[in-house]
Amino acid sequence: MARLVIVSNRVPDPAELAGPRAGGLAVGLADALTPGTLWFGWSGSRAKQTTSEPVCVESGGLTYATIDLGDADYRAFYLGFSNGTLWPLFHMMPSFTAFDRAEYAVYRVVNHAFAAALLPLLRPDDLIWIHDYQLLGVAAALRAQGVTNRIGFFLHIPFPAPALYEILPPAAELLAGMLAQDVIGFHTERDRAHFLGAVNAVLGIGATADSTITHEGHVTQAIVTPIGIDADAFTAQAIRASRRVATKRMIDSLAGRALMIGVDRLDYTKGLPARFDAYSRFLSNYPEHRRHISFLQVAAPSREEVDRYRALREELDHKTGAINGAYSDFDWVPLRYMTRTVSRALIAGFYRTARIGLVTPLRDGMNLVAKEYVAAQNPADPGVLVLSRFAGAAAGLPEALLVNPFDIDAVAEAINAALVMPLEERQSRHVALLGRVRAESASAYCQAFTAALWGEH
Ligand code: GDG
Repeated sequence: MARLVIVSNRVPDPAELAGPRAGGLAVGLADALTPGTLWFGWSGSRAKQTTSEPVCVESGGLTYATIDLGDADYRAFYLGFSNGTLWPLFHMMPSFTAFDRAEYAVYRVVNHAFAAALLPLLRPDDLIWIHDYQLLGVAAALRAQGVTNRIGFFLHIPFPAPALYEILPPAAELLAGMLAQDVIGFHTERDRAHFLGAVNAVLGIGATADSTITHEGHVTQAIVTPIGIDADAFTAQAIRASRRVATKRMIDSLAGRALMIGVDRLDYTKGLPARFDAYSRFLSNYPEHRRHISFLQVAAPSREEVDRYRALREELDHKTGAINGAYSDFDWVPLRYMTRTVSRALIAGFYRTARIGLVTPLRDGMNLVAKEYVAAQNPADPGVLVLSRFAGAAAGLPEALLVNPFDIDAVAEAINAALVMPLEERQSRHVALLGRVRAESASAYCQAFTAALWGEH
């Protein structure tokens, strides 16, 4: 049996994987993390220079091999080209996109450094699965070193429309590099269509009817494999959490009011300023609901070294003050806003308590919060998911109340519709959504992707 080698920018600390904060990629990949698997990438630590000798740690039958990033590489590769150029552009926010040729040069160097450090660990029949936008050039660097293994890549964020992708000065070089892979996976049909359109527009190569592309004699297959969660495990966690003292304290604090919840990394793609504006519009347009609703927004800090993220935090602090200043009463605060990470167990209990899950990113690859919210509901009295049309999750969750997050009035209307929705309709929507979340699961994702990587798609 071939070994699976996972390559991602951040490799989780094995100690964290067992802890309460476990989340992110490790949850999505749980089924692929079978004994023998090697997980390679950045440790999350910084050094003077990027290190070339991976440090290997064995834990739970897996091998974690990590390198440290040099300070200058961290700034140019990680904060610069990855998060200052690719992240906003791929989320179709060109006005937030900066480009610096020197940062891109470092991005290439670091992608080569990843490949060079991984090379000595590879065996001839390993299946290599690379993750996300920070590592678009690793496969081509491995091929240049003579690696002929099957290599797959999964993009966790959206792929932009071709007209936006073309803005990127190294558009052609990055696409050609991606085509060194045998399989490239996306969350949605829309992302795959954008990618195939960009390959056509930028490289002049058309795709076959089954989405394969031939570039310099090498065939790449573009597939759609949406990521998911382990719904049953999350439901169980939410039920356990609902019995915890902290959840009971939360319920008591609501004093019978409906809870609306948002849980996001503090990132401008998540649409939090527009969401706060929509809540304010809701309070203004539907005075009958004032005092009967409490909105809890958990915003986990993220990329705090970047100016744009600091500016977002200030903007949200200001909006929170304005909403609470305008509408609070001595015994009611309309918006509870927390800018710290909350444990997964607590979040599961909050979701279950919440009458509305408000998930309104301006653009999102998938958005796992939407799926977690559905899995956490009590089927006898389920809450309503209000979901952005521009989250990848919307493609697979049509029974949610789908909204355009740029339309503040429409989001305010959806909050009202969710609050007044009869139990029967909430139940029928929930049954359908839960079925979809259970089917489009983490294990289905891993199985579909690894089958394609084996060449079985
Ligand atoms: C990228 C893509 C794609 C959030 N705050 C806290 C916390 N979380 C957890 C949530 C959820 C996860 O983090 C966030 O996942 P998302 O999918 O919503 O978003 P990104 O982090 O932007 O992930 C995204 C994903 O990759 C997978 O492909 O879906 O589109 O952008 O699990 O619950 N967890 C804890 N405390 C918090 O405060 N414990």
